[in-house]
Amino acid sequence: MSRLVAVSNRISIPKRGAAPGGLAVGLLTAIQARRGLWFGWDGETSEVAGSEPSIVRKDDVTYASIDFDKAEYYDFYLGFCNGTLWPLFHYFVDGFRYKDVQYEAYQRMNHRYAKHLAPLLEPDDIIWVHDYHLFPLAQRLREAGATQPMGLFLHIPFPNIEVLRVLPVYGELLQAMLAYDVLGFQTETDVQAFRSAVAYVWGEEALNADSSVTLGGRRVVTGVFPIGVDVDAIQREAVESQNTDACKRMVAGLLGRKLMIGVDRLDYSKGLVERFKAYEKFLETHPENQNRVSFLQIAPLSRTDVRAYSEIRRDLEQTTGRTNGRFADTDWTPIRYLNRNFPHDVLMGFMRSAQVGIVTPVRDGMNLVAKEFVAAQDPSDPGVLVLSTLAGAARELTGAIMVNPYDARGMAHAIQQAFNMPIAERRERHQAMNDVMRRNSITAWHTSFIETLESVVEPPKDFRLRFG
Ligand code: GDG
Repeated sequence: MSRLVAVSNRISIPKRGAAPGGLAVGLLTAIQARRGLWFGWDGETSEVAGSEPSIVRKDDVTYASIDFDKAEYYDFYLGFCNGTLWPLFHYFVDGFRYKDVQYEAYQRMNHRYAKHLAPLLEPDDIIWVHDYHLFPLAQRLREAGATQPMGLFLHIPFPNIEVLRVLPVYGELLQAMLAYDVLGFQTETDVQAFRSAVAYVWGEEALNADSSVTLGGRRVVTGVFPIGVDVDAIQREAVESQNTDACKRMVAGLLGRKLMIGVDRLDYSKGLVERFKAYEKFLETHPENQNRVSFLQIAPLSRTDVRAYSEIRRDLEQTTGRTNGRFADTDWTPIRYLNRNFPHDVLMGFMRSAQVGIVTPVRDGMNLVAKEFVAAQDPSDPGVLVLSTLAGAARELTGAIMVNPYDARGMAHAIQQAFNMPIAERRERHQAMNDVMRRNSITAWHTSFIETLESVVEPPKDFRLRFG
């Protein structure tokens, strides 16, 4: 069995007391099974970045991490990755910025990842790279002489070509992606968007009928690998954490009211402002719910050094203040808005205690919270998921009440419907979603991606393609 080398912008190095999240656990299981290596940023910044990766070994996994210097952190991570690619790939054409200096830092960083990773590679490795931070990595590794199979999985949406080509360097990035052997996406829509972009640049003849693309004599396999969760593990976490102090206190604080829960990184793509406005509309148009339901929104801060993130934080504080000021009673706060991080099991316990889960991104690659909410429910008395059609998860979780996150009235109606759904319908919808999630589990995700990568037998040929 080949060794698996996973590369992501950031890695979870085991530290005492810190439990990795669901995605990290899923990936780690796959790496562990293959005595693998996990390579990436350790999350630290320093004045001068270290010259060699630090290596830690634990439970059959080797962790090799690098740190960033300040300029790399600002220009690569906050700049090109999260100020350019993230907004554009989530269709925020207005909020997107492009600076040459940041793109140069992006290229330099990918070069640095390759430089530090190449000496750690073994001839029979397979290499699985994650996400938009590392589009050029395969190209840089190939230049360093690496011939191992390389795959990229994109966790976020791949935008339509008419949005993609707003980016001055889109052609170079597309070309860089074609140095991989396998390109994995969350949904069929993303694969189609990628194929359309290839056809736009190189012509329809680059597309093969089996959904691979061939360019410059190289065949690149594209595929849909929807990321999933471990349904049984979440169910266990949710049941066990009901007895924790944190869960008991949260439930006691409801004073018997029904609960709607949202859990999202504080990010403008998650549709939080729109969601808060819809909840305000719900209380206004269905006043019988006033003082009868509570909305708990957990939104840990992320990317606080990017201006768009401080702006959305301000907007949310204003909306929460207005709604609470307008509707609150002496013993009732309509929105409980927390910028705190909770342990994963506690979150699963919170989700199990809720009658409604609300997940309304304005654009999302998949959205694991939607899947976690369903998996955490009590199957005999499950809560109802209200889900944006613009989340990748909407393709699979068809038992949710679907909403357009920009339609406040429609969302208010959906919340009302969710709180009042009869038990038989709730069970039926929940069962259908759980069945899909068991099929498309986190194990199915990494197993099918790795199998596809292992089936790549062609040696890499020249990947320096011309495009017009
Ligand atoms: C990207 C794509 C895609 C949240 N708050 C806390 C906490 N979380 C956990 C959730 C969930 C994860 O973080 C968030 O995952 P999402 O999928 O919802 O969103 P992104 O972070 O944007 O992830 C997304 C994903 O990659 C995977 O491919 O689905 O579309 O954007 O697991 O439970 N975990 C803990 N404390 C918190 O306060 N421990």
